[in-house]
Amino acid sequence: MSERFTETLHVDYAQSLGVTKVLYDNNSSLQHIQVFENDRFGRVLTLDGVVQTTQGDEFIYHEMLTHVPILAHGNATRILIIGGGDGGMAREVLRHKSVEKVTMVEIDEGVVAFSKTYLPSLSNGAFDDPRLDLVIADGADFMATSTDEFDVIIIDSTDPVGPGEVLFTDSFYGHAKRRLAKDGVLVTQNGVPFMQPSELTGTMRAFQQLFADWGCYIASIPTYAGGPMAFGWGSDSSKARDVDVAVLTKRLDAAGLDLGYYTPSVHKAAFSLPRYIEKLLP
Ligand code: AG3
Repeated sequence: MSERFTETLHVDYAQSLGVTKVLYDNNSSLQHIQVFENDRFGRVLTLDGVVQTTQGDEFIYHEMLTHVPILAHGNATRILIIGGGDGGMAREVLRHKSVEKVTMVEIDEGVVAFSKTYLPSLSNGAFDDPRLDLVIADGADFMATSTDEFDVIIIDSTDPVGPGEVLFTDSFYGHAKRRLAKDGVLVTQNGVPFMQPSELTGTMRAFQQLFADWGCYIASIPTYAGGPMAFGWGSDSSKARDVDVAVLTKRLDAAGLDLGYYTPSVHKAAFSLPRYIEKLLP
């Protein structure tokens, strides 16, 4: 194993993964897409030199961005995913039988097409589920022009460089808020605060202006190196955040999900922030 992939996300720090086999290496019209095999993580998907997801640890990220808002809400039937072209987020949302419709807006058709072929375990059939409405469009345009309402909106973005940048703007968050139904919840991917502190601060400042209940929660995902990742939380009702472990346990049991990371107590604990992260909040 001599070939290595070295991530280019940070100028002063890099993680490097051994590559046992390159499965895909191509440019779509929007980004450079690579899929390779690594002995520890299995298949690894990168966009423009940044790890997006791996077979080995994707469950942590996808479970925490789906089951936390959906189980907290308690009656989420309409879900919107922005990004998520690999299908992992849609898969995890669709495990809830109570979910009636998932709208997924992905800007890059190339990511969807090759993910189905090279990362089938990510979507695991989600693209064939009749409840999924896949829209190939710019997520920011969709948010600004849609008139639909959603109970949970999940922003499954890349980092704020390249096509994903608009998904971190105040105006995008403002449009997202307008698409939330009563008691709806918006959750966002907000990077690794130790490595990308301003990313979290920027989003939290916007959320403070927009939402009655706002904040973030965390989970450590090995290949998003540098400590826990932060997920933004915005809602105009504190109902979803106030739910306790007993209620979450009842809802999880009713959903009948066998999970790898999420538990009701992990859910509640994820909102307890280390001091260095708390300090990044306005
Ligand atoms: N989107 C999250 C990418 C995170 C980038 N990495 C980082 N900050 N270390 C992943 C998409 C998976 N559906």
